[in-house]
Amino acid sequence: MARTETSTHCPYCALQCGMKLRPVTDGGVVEVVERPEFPVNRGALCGKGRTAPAVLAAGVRLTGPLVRDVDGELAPASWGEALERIADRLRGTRAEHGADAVGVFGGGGLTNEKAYALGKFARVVLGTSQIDYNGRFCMSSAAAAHQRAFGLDRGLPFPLEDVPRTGCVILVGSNLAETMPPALRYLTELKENGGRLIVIDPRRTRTAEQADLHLAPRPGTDLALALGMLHMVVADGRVDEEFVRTRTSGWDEARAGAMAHWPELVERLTGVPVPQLREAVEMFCGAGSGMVLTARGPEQQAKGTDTVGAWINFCLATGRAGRPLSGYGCLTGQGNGQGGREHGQKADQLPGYRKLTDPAARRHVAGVWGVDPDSLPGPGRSAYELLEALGQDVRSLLVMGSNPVVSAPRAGHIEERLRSLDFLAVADVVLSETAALADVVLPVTQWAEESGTTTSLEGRVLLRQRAVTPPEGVRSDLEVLHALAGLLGHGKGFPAEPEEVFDELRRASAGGPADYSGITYARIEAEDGVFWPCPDEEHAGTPRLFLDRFATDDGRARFVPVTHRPSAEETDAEYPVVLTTGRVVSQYQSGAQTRRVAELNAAAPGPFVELHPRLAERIGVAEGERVAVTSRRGRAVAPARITVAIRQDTVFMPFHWPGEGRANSLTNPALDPVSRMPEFKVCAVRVEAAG
Ligand SMILES: Nc1nc2c(c(=O)[nH]1)N[C@H]1C(S)=C(S)[C@@H](COP(=O)(O)OP(=O)(O)OC[C@H]3O[C@@H](n4cnc5c(=O)[nH]c(N)nc54)[C@H](O)[C@@H]3O)O[C@H]1N2
Ligand SMILES: Nc1nc2c(c(=O)[nH]1)N[C@H]1C(S)=C(S)[C@@H](COP(=O)(O)OP(=O)(O)OC[C@H]3O[C@@H](n4cnc5c(=O)[nH]c(N)nc54)[C@H](O)[C@@H]3O)O[C@H]1N2
Ligand code: SF4
Ligand SMILES: [Mo]
Repeated sequence: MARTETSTHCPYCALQCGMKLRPVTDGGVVEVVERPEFPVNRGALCGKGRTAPAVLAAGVRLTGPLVRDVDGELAPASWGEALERIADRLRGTRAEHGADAVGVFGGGGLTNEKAYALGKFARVVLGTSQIDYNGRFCMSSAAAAHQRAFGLDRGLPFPLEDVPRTGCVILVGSNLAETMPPALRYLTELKENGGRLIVIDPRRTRTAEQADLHLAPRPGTDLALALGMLHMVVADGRVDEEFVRTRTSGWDEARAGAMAHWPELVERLTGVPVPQLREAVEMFCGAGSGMVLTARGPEQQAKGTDTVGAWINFCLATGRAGRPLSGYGCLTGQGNGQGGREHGQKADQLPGYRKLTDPAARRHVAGVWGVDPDSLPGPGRSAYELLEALGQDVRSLLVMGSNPVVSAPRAGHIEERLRSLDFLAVADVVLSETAALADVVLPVTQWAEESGTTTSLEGRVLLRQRAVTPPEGVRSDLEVLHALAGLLGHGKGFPAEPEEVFDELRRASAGGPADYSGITYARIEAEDGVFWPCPDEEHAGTPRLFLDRFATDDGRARFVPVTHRPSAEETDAEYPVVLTTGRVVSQYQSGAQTRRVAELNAAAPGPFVELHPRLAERIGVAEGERVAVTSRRGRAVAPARITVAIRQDTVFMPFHWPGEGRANSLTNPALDPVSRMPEFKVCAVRVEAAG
């Protein structure tokens, strides 16, 4: 037996920690060992990464296709039968209701190769415009704001190694200590180097505990907060006039927007006292350089795009952008959250971060695909709108890499929509709650069993390497698309070999904003990843963007005029408490994978409602007693976790569990008008003792 170690990356979050896999038996069992030479995490891993091989085991994962039989039960079937059934039903839907009646729902955890192939499959084989993915629920607001201000969306325009060397970091709505634990090191080093850390979060999280200054606004008020701080920058004469004059456009209007947000008003809206706002401004402006990093807290709002825009305005006005060791960045979430939004599984997009509505982009990509540009459909619906159309306009759906029964907003309603479909096919590694509703379930290979690239939150393209032979009964997502394309009359154009797909992706992305054409598997291996854009094989890649110019037509960053507005749903007498939602360190997303790992379940066994002692007392619940949380959309029940670390007017629930404690039974699908991001982070609820 060859006991060689394989270098690869974690299957979970966007940090994409480097790790090695080492065989422990002849039977394909592997263990995770450190890979200290990979620079981003330098060997450190969180519990999810360390335990990831547990999901490879038979008994935990799917090992053969399932097809719903005449009694309505999911029963084992052959691959031939399962694939024929899917091809047959998709063909039928199309014939009866038209191409747009077939939908595709992808995921930001899929490799670049899969995301690319899925987008191509939808447009070329199915001819449908109805494709979107779970990344819409993730960083779409930051992506939209990036595009608007900088003309390009790469989550971090600089590598993480720059973070400890800046003067001050404002971390907005990121609980890094739980969501990317090895990255906490960068904040620790920042402080060791004399830099300052400001954390903005309604909860005093493990991350907030690290801060020099913690501001705890009422959820949904970050836009006012950022505008209030910009107001102070202007009033105190701290605007970097030269930077504004030479590197930006649109300041006058943005300035006017900020001036309407005087400090006392902002204190009233956010609950953050004026002296704290002032301290934050002084700390940030007093350091010679600075970064603002946002995550889902301010972004998952019906005004997420404007909120991120306000933080970008703040960076631009203070000259903290487009310069070394300064800038705005978004901490992207999923394993391939960055690459997954670049190569065409998004409703409005073609590979290379091109626009589906751009005639030149259509010509270029159609050329690579060998099809007529006019045959490519136009933009489709956004993720929530697509899910909401199920059973109505969209009659059949293929899901690859998402578990919306748990993770979609207003999940009770979405579950009903999924049940009302004529046909549902799900490709997954486990029998997720969404797969359990399917007519056909396809078991697919996992990260350790296949190769492929991901693009980390830094914009660094990385290579996952196959380390183990998959079980007999499973196939890769690429093999699935290859086979389905064949059955649907496209025998060519859907190779199952990842590197072959990547080479085509390189050509399709060439000349686009996210240009991968100079990146090869061999280079990624040799160089610990390559930062896009990388337009040719001699190009070194681009770790730092915007230092000379922004990616807009005139090279200037654009201020965007924004003003505060309330959340889509405000508290009232009937629903007097704010619900916000998020994550805990030991579970990942819908929990489909991590709820199947014993060690993680022991650490985070189930849902809970985090609430302040005053609120707990008012409703008469003690620690661990059941709390009922009700919103206009549904009800959830979970044990109380009482802590002074949360505001008195707010409760927090993690969203990792289905069933009674499902946080998304409550959430509000109000959408951001630009990004179509749902408002996961704020809705109005009533909390009571459940008895
Ligand atoms: N353990 C773990 N790690 C993960 C994931 C996981 O599921 N589990 N998922 C990955 C993915 S896909 C993502 S997107 C990232 C997400 O990473 P984060 O954004 O760090 O995670 P969240 O817990 O969703 O939200 C962060 C914080 O936002 C705060 N917050 C809530 N409402 C507001 C608000 O209105 N304003 C502000 N300023 N803050 C608010 C919450 O209290 C929470 O502490 O994590 C990635 N890493
Ligand atoms: N209330 C609330 N809801 C939220 C959020 C929140 O903060 N609050 N956050 C939102 C965010 S940021 C995100 S990213 C979403 C994520 O929510 P989901 O989209 O549900 O994410 P996952 O649980 O990662 O689902 C991935 C599914 O794909 C499977 N899978 C993993 N790898 C592969 C693969 O390579 N191929 C295939 N075919 N399947 C695979 C997994 O087993 C799992 O069933 O949730 C959103 N929902
Ligand atoms: S921080 Fe993210 S990438 Fe790193 S080990 Fe944990 S889940 Fe995996
Ligand atoms: Mo995410």
